[in-house]
Order: sequence, then structure tokens, then C-alpha cells
Amino acid sequence: MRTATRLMIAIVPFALAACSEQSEPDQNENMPMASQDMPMNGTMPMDGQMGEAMGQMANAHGTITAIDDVAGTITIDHGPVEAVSWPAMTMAFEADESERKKVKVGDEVTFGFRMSDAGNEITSIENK
Ligand SMILES: [Cu+2]
Repeated sequence: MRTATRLMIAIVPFALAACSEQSEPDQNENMPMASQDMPMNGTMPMDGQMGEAMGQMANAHGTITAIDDVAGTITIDHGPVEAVSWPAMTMAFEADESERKKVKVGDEVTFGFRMSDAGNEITSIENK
């Protein structure tokens, strides 16, 4: 009887091993994500504070504090953005007219943006 129980226990690790083998292809699919993280973990160029993050995209949450149709910007009091090592702050983002029309001052939003030398451009924005 005891031998039978031990056999059952011995089989379980093999069953788990089979499961983790099946999940390996998923881990490989995540590889592009890992390489996207590389620039922010890399060495920072001395001649450009944001050079290492150029073109990087990130998502954040925040509250709209201003919309400037002349400048083409939305100012957002946003929370920390881990992907680009930003603390919480209030700042203006470049935003197309279509994005500016979607929101109003006081809205709580989730948004995506792309960093560039011209500024940080909103690529998507929606009310929470
Ligand atoms: Cu900011």
C-alpha cells in the first residue's frame, strides 16, 4: 500500500515538468518585450539626458489639468511611469486634435505616449 502512495507522489513532479515544457513557447514570445526593456536599463549617454529613452513608448494614468489647442498639448498630472523611470509629475504632452477632443480638464485618463526629442507625444488616450 505504501509503495503505491510513493509512486503517486513520484509521478506528480513529472506531470508538472510536462506542463512547464508546454509553457516554454509562451516565454519565448515574451522575448521582444524583454529586449524593449534593454534601453532603459542600459548605460545613459552623457550628452543627452533622454537619449537612451528616445522613441520608447510607455503607458500611464493621470488627471487632465489643461488642454491647449494652440500649442497642441494636453497637460496631465500623472502618476509614476516605471517603464521610463519617471516620478509622478504634471507635464504637457503633444497631442493631436482627435486626442484633445476626446478628453476635458478634470478627466481621469489612461494614456500611451512616445518619447522623442521634440517632446512626449500621446499615442492613445481614454477616460478611465
Ligand atoms: Cu512626466
